[in-house]
Amino acid sequence: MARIITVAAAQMGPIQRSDSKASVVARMLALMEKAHGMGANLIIYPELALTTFFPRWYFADRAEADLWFERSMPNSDVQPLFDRARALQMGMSFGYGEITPEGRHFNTSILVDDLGRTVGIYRKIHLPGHVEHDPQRTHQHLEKRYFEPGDLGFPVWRTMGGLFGMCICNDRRWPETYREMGLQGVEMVMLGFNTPSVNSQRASEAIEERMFHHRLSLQAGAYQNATWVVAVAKAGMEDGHHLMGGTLIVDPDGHIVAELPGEDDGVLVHACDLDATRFGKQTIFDFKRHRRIEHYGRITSQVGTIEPA
Ligand code: ING
Repeated sequence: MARIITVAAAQMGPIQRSDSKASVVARMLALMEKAHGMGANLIIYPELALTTFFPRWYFADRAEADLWFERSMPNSDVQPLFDRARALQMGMSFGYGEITPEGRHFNTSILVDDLGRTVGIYRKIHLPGHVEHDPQRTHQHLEKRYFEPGDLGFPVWRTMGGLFGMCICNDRRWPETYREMGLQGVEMVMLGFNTPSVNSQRASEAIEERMFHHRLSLQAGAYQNATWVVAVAKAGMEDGHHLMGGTLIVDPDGHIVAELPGEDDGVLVHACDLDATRFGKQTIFDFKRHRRIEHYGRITSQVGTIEPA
């Protein structure tokens, strides 16, 4: 038996600080039309898909960054996306900066099903970077300044005929991200990313090295939890700062089955059989049969490294 979901990874090229939200939404709609034409019934957009990657900019007054956030979702700016996705019976996920009614700030992604119903949101838990301006770095990465760590955990939702979860960018580098969803039976992990092609603390690091770590993290997470993983880039040169590409789809055995070249707006479509997760979940990664949690205590009781004397 096959439970096919035809996924479109909708990579977005650069968004400049001066680009209007309307122009970005128009680009996202064009990608949705292309995805529909290619037979997709789920479209996944990048992290912070509506704006430039603004955590690269230092604002002494954090409130100056609020213009990059959304105070409600959906809202009038993005309503055309929700309307068109529903008309095309296409599920949708995209990332955005979220300000809650209480004034809290999160790096968030939303999942909407193919009938246009909001399934849920995920708030980024692993925030890279720093809080204060760091002159030692070649560029700033101020996610810890502008966002709080997510407070919703790693939900998995039963929707669109399968079990779906989300994470965001740096989350993909942490095995705990995938295992938390794997222990809920996740069959597809969706994520967007904005990854600078330069390491702000090690200028000598080549983009090939960063692409290696990007692929390694995704393939390991997929294989070790017998799940599909779909990773979607915002890429290209944003106001002189380069973001790497690497939009790709990994199957439940850890193989990259599709990858989009380049750094422009583009759609990568793959028919993913969610039943392809069954064998791994029922054999090598049958968690109930094989895991020994009595030996895993450090993982949730200890934050940093404690070396033996
Ligand atoms: N960006 C980067 C990412 O995790 C990063 C930051 C890059 C951290 C490389 C460590 C190494 O892909 C975001 N937005 O998390």
